[in-house]
Amino acid sequence: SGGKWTYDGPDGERHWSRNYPYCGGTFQSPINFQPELLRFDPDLLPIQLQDYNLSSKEQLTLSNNGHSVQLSLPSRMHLTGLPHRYSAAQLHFHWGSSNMPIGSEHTINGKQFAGEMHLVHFNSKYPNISLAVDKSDGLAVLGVFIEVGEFNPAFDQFLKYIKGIKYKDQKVQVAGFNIRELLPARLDEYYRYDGSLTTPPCYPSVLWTVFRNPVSISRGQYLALATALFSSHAQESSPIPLLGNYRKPQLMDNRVALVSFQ
Ligand code: SG4
Ligand code: ZN
Repeated sequence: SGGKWTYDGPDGERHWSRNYPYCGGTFQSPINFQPELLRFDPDLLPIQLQDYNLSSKEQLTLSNNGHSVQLSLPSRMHLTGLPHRYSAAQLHFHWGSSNMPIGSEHTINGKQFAGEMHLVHFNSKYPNISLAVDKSDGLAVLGVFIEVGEFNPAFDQFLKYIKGIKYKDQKVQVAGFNIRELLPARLDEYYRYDGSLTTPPCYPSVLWTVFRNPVSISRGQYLALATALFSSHAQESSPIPLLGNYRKPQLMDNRVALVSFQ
């Protein structure tokens, strides 16, 4: 395995499985949450965020990896209320283009949102995310739908630095803040299923929790994501815009998604 991959063109998602066989396998993500394949589970507990309130003295790294923009998170941040304890690693985004604000990965009954935030955590029984990423019980990702509406001051704490990481492999330091502010008010209403990384190598290692309620960002904040970034290095002569970085919904493969609400 290995090799470059993109969201469209000759290395687009239809071809990922050539170099990354898991991408053509089962239990892939994202999925469409369709009413007929949902089951209410009264035992699903509210997600509990531990140590999410970071000090402004703590430096986080905001980076452009050519596929997304991501913010590093300290591993003492963790989740409970899940079958294991999971330590935080990073959060990142998926979005559409400036004239097509549709770029979420998961969809609800066919509805695609403007974007989606993923907070990636790894099972705390592994020493780091690299050792957890390909294990069946390795990862837990929280998904948050993003819609365009009200200005979101919490998101501006890192979006205001995005012009400093226009090109692939660029990084800037961002002061810590309360990461809880990026999430919707209700953490008790969500979809839950077993799936995969939504990018190569597509390991089926993710316990997904996708919150029912979206958060909103302003049109200007959305345009910062959709227009400021490139998937190519600074020195390249024809920069490639970083947008439309979402994978289409995958087959259910006999899965049902559990829902915590009715
Ligand atoms: C994005 O490309 C992130 O930048 C990746 O993070 C991430 O890979 C990848 O998405 C897949 O994650 O929640 N969408 S997802 O399934 O977290 C990993 C890095 O490349 C392994 C660090
Ligand atoms: Zn993601």
